[in-house]
Amino acid sequence: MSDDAVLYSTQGDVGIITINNPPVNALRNAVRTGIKDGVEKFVADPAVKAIVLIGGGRTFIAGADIKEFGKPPSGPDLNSVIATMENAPKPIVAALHGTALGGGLETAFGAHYRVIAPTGKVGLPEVHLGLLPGAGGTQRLPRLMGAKAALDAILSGAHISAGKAKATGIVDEIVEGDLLTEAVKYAHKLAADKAPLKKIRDKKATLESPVLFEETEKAIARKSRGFLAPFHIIKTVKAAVELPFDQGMKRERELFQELLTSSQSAAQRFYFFAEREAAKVKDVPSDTPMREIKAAGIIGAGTMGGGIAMNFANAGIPVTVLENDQAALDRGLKTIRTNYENTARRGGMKAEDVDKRMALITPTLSYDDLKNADIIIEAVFETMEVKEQVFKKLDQVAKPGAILATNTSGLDINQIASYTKRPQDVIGMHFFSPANVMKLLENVRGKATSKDVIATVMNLSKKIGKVPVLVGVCEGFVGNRMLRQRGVQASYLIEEGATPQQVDKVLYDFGFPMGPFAMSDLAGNDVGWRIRQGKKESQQSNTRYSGYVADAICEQGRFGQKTGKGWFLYNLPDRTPIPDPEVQKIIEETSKRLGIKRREISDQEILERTLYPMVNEGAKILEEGMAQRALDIDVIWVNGYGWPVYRGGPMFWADQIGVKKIYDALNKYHEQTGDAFWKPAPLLKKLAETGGTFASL
Ligand code: 3H9
Repeated sequence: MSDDAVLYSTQGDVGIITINNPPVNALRNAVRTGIKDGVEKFVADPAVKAIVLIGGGRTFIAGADIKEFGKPPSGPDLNSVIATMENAPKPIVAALHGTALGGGLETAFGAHYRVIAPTGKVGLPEVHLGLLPGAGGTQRLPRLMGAKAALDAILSGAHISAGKAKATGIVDEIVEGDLLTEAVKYAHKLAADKAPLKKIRDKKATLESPVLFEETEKAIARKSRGFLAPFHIIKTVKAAVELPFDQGMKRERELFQELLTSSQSAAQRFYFFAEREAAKVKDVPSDTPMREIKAAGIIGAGTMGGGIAMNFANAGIPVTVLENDQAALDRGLKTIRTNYENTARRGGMKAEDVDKRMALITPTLSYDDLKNADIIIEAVFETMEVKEQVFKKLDQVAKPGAILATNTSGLDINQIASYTKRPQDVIGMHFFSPANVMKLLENVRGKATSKDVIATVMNLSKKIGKVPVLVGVCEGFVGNRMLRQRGVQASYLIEEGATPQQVDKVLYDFGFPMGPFAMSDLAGNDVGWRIRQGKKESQQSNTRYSGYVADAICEQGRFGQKTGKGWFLYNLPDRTPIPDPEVQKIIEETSKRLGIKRREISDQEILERTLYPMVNEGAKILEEGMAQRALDIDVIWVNGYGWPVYRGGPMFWADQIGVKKIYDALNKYHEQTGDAFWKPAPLLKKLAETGGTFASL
């Protein structure tokens, strides 16, 4: 049965199969069935001489229905649908618009001819879901464009423009005008001309270099570390070159199944939906009216302010950047230009666009120039006194209805809002450094922030290329609050016997791009040191102070990469961390001073002690309502802190390994140390005792 997910019609002697499965025409069972039935119906109809397959609505097929993966298979599998098309005795034309992706493009490969609208895009993005194209894509694409280009396309998962698709043989024609009308004309002519029924399977895949596969493996080794799918993709493309088509298909099927049932793909598929879900706010309906953002203002042209300004310029939104003095302003603007020029040099943007983006950024020393801004984001020094001055001033100059945002990474947004007479317009926008690169945007909702401000800022975040997550006001918000837990244990571990390089290696092997000590060296050890000094944490905290070694390191001026040494040594400009006996000496002296007898610490203990407390903190965050759902925490950690996407995020990972296991371990460490740090959160306890999961909350 195919419900009305697929519609049939005819124009003259051309049968038309229209996919009608909004929003993206994903290939759920009814769509697969409908295409197969449609082809068989038109093949059997003597009045039909050719067939057009087209997507209704905004796109051709955007791929398999990801929600069906992991469920028992039903209906015809996609390969059999494609085979039915390929073996049809009448010409089939796939007419592509929007995005023909994954299984969608593979379906189009089953057609004898492909035409595309000028704005259409194609691609095989399965790698982002921890998969490989599993319906012939790995076998047919190399036969169209050669092994090298096919490997690049499948490994990157990138969208390919209509022009490139034509140039590389993926499509036969780019058609201007109404796509259906043109496709029908094209199909009619093919039938009238008795054009050959081209089957991609009959072509041979060209191999440009005998060492292509070995070289590609080497080239992706670093970027794809820990991921299964890219390496499986190389194997399947190799099969396309070396094996007859049917055997290559068999190989593709085996490797696809292996990935489909892997925990990596489960995590990456979860993550695909998580990122989309995180953009939604439970009590802010999608039809909430939004404020119009036509111009932005940024206070501060430092690293953060400059990076934030670039996001607006990149999105075509004019932005005014304010500084206190001309020299700082000039420096800030110069850095922005240099960043753009570097991107252009590396091929990331057109050289002529550098000036276009710069033209969207207006420097100023006067608050008056912010009076037309629809949103003003403050990125100044992180003290409440400075924020108070800025927000009082903004309250005077900003136009009514302007959104007043703070980029604070830790100060109380409710207090900041209280410096204005319009707390409903105040919100936190916590960008991550470098702000022009990092995708994550923690938007922080104050207690008075109005719903239309939240809706506007969540929407604007996407427009400026960010992945937004809404969080509540609490110390460190969500990301840094959890990071702190990991940092505390990393510090204890080195005091007790581990080395910074051992701790870092355990987390690197887990999949993080770097461990906590290398990360601290990158960010600057002095940042945390100043905060600790400000807080006199050692006297306030009810758990053991964790900053002894870190303080000693900073006292010696070891601020990290910027001073050439920190937790590690650096032979700058090489940024590879090198273990330093000096640091080891400091650590051992500290252990001695604290009366701690150093011992061998296992990698497993390091993993548990650094990651389980993060899950525990995540549970507290959920209890307090500081994150909407567990998946929001996962999106924060994957996008902002390098949590490996193939492990989904800390809360998804906790569900995968078992909440009970984490709960038991927390209790064990609590008993061993008596440290309140280890007390399980009530929510974690409840889930452990009831067999619940974070996903089911
Ligand atoms: C595959 O094809 C395997 C085959 O090789 C082998 C098979 C045997 N399934 O992103 P948006 C939903 S694997 C189910 O916000 P946009 C999405 O969740 C697949 N749902 O819009 C959202 O739902 P909601 C290979 C899907 O305009 C809504 O559609 N294909 C799917 O920013 C709108 O999506 C891919 O990996 C799906 N395949 O971007 C393509 N796709 O509104 C994945 C989307 O409830 N998709 N949804 O939140 C995309 O890259 C983008 O969605 C697309 C549109 C570019 C198409």
